[in-house]
Amino acid sequence: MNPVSLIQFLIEERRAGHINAELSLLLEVVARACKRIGVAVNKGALGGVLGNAGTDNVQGEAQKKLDVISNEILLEANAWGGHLAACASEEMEDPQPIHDMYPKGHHLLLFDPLDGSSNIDVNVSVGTIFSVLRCPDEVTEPTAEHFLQPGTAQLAAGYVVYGPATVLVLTFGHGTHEFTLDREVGSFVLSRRAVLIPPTTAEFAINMSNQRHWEAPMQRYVGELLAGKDGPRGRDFNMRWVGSMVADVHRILTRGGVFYYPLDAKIRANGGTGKLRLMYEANPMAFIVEQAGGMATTGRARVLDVQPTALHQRVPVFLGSQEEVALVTHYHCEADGAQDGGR
Ligand code: AHM
Repeated sequence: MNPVSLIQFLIEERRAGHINAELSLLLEVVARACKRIGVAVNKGALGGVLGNAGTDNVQGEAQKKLDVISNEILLEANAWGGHLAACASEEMEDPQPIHDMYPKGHHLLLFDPLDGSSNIDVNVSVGTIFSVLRCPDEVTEPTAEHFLQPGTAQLAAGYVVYGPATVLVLTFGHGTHEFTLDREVGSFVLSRRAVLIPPTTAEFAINMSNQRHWEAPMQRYVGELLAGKDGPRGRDFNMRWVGSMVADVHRILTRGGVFYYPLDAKIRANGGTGKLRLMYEANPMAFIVEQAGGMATTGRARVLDVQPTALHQRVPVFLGSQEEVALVTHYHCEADGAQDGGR
């Protein structure tokens, strides 16, 4: 069978009524921008792109040169096409409106231009994560409040992992699909249609160095995993942690597993509500994972049901294989004396 390119796939999805022409164009533009980011990432030291940019982002984190470059590539690529009303980026405090010199579209694009950027300088996989919302019909000048829609309102979400291969994963709410970049031809080609995450797993991803700060239900759950076949779970579990959410989630989409970034006492002591950003990381990844048959919660509720209150809001994240996410969510809800969250 002939390989299906991303463009062909988008045409099929339009014919099936899953997306409209404007959303199809938006996804083509984002995919093209990510190819350019991939080129910059691949150049490494030869492109002069490693190291810090010497600036801080809105979160007060030191920006890497590639954070800044990737953000600019996505902004520039999306400015003129007429498919967007505004963009919001993890790297920018406020949304970026579309300049009056260009036509405006009906979509809002949110992105984390380069997730896992602490891994850039050591040549470990990094990625771009994005989410698409509809701009409310009556709004011509969108502001931050117009982006504050729950994850269930997402029209599309995806990520690109810049690893040994450059891989794009996409959902429009009709399954999760994977495309691999054919570098010789220069186009993304469908490599897995309707990806499914196995419901059970023996592999978990978590930053164990935070263990002493975790809440009791998290201590209980991970303690049981670590006890392996001698403990209540009766089987051994293995751990994998890349430290790039995109790479960790991609592993889960490939062979199952779970990824956890819980709320802990250290985060709370700094006035935080979680490590990962709801709008740029948790929501798009939750949409992708649910569409692949997995589950995504905050430990207490379904991620996609969280009503955002701020553009850069952070939440705890528990996602991946159903059985494990349901159990860890149950432990949190039980400790709170609440009904189980999730879905
Ligand atoms: P970033 O957007 O600054 O790169 O941070 C997000 C990353 C995730 O990719 C990863 O899962 C997590 O932060 C790792 O954080 P830590 O090393 O602090 O545990």
